[in-house]
Amino acid sequence: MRMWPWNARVTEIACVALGGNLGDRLAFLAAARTALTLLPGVRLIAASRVEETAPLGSSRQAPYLNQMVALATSLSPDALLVRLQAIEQRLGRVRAIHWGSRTIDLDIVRFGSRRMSNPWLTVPHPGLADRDFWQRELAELQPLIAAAS
Ligand code: A4P
Ligand code: MG
Repeated sequence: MRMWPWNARVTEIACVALGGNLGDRLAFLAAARTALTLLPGVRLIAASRVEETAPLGSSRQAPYLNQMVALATSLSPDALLVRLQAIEQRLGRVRAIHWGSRTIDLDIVRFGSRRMSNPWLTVPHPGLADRDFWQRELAELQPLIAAAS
């Protein structure tokens, strides 16, 4: 009989959006993907294509590169958020203005089928309905996630 360890957590699929519009944008995306693969309790199972997108918010900003990845994770949503913010910080993210230019932004777009909203985390991300590039990237990930599970 297979015993289930008392502290084992179910693995869920989190879809995380990567975006940035400062510096070497492709290099920041690559560095973020590498950092994600090194997180304990996280396995990167698929990545969408990288898209260049017009800045939402202020049109005086440089264009963004956006991408979405699917992670199989045993972390809780809160624990994943903390680790994403640590990666953003390591990669030089400075929070000067809301929706300001950034080297890298890591947002949890979906976390399994969970719906939650508290002062620090809303899932699914409220921007999903308005961002056609996130919807395209999610659609691209769906068959890759199905193939990996
Ligand atoms: N937070 C709540 N829910 C989430 C979530 N699902 N994932 C909280 C990540 N964080 C979440 O985020 C502000 C707070 O949101 C965090 O403290 C976290 O606890 P932030 O990254 O510090 O600031 P932000 O990114 O400026 O704000 P926000 O509201 O997350 O903005 P978005 O939605 O990330 O949008 N244009 C293009 N073309 N492409 C982009 O990717 N991104 C933005 C920022 C603006 N314009 C863009 C793009
Ligand atoms: Mg953000």
